[in-house]
Amino acid sequence: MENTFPKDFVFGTATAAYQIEGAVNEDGRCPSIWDTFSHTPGATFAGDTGDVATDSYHRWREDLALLNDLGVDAYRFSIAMPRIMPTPNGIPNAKGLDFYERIVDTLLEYGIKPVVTLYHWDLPQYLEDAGGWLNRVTSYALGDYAAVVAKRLGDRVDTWTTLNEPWCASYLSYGAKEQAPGLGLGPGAFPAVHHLNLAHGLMVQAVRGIVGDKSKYSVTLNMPFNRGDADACHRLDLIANRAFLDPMLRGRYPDELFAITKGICDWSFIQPGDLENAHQPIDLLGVHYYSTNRVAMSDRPQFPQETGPSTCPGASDIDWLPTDGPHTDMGWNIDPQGLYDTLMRVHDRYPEVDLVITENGMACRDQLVVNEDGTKAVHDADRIDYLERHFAAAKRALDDGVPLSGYFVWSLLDNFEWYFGYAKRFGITYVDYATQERTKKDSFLWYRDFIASRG
Ligand code: IFM
Repeated sequence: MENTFPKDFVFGTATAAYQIEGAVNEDGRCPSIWDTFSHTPGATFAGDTGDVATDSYHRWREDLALLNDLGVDAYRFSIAMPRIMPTPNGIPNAKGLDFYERIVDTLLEYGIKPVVTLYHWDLPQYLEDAGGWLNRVTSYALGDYAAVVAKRLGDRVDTWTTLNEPWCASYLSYGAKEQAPGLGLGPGAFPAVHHLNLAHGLMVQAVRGIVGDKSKYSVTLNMPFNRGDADACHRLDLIANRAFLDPMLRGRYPDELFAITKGICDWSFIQPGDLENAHQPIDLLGVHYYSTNRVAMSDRPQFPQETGPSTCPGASDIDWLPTDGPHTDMGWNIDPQGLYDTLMRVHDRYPEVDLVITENGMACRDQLVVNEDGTKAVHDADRIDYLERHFAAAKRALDDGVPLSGYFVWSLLDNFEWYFGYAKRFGITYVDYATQERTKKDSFLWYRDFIASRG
């Protein structure tokens, strides 16, 4: 595939702390909700935990060297709040800050831009014990933590991303039982939605107060793209996308969101000033894209009084239909046109912000091959095909006027895929979990050549 992206287009790859670091009991880190959840019997596939993961807390040099070989312009990684603020007393842990400083400085030595996610789901357990995202105190704690990180790293970080996928951190985590803390409260997840929006704004303010406009500010969202019945798509768009984007980018919730959640949520947790706080200028909106959904209105009554667990409270009268194949190892359909459609729609609705694809990639059933000479390889042609088609869709959107400035492949390494543990491999680098040996997959070599062929 010819690389016709502009010279200044940012090619990158991404990871997240709990998915790769391991070392959960080292250097003063406190337990997070994911430690608790993954150690709960039955909560994750095969009882897998992030205790060791890809051991990147110890192998970070090797991993950053991979990035250098890959030739990326930027690396998106997350900082673990449990390493920085391990107790409720507000005193930062120097060893945690030192660790991330080493990463940032090494990236800069390689000429790779650090793109920092401040919150990728690993909430300290002590905050959860006080109500977690259902308690607005958590939003302020995240603001304080962001300030601590900015004081240490602020002069060297290219882009600050406040939250990773607040949809998952609220609906999947508090509405359903799929992710930590797995409370299954259905509509009881709406306070978490709001407090995440508030935390986003408080984090932007905290970092900007220290760094000013030397860095860029962003948030990343998975924005489920639905095809099918227009009413169902509209409703899901309100619940899954606009519940975050409108407060963050416009300073208000859509009136229709209040209308469709009438009877299941009174939104009384919104306090005066919250929306002004949530609504802060940002430079980039991170789009995560993997697949699309197909939906229809069911014949169940509209707006039932929902009480049970739900990944999308307010939408229990909507049916998810099977999607056309092919599907990835996650069971997600492969639909590059959906990426184009997502980018066009988001830009159409929020033209004031530039877009960056902060996650896209594919889980495959990768097989490690040992060659006759003892070298190892992974021939992941499906992943290369997936990436080629999605890069082409992104380029079409760019050509059609979307201000798209970058693309981060998920993920640099195979890693702990949350509920699915180590059963799903998203990496362009294969990790043998028994030995922690890294092997560059064919997709790594393809991506390296693709980046190098730019211009
Ligand atoms: O692994 C996750 C990541 O942490 C958040 N976005 C989706 C990825 C694949 O499921």
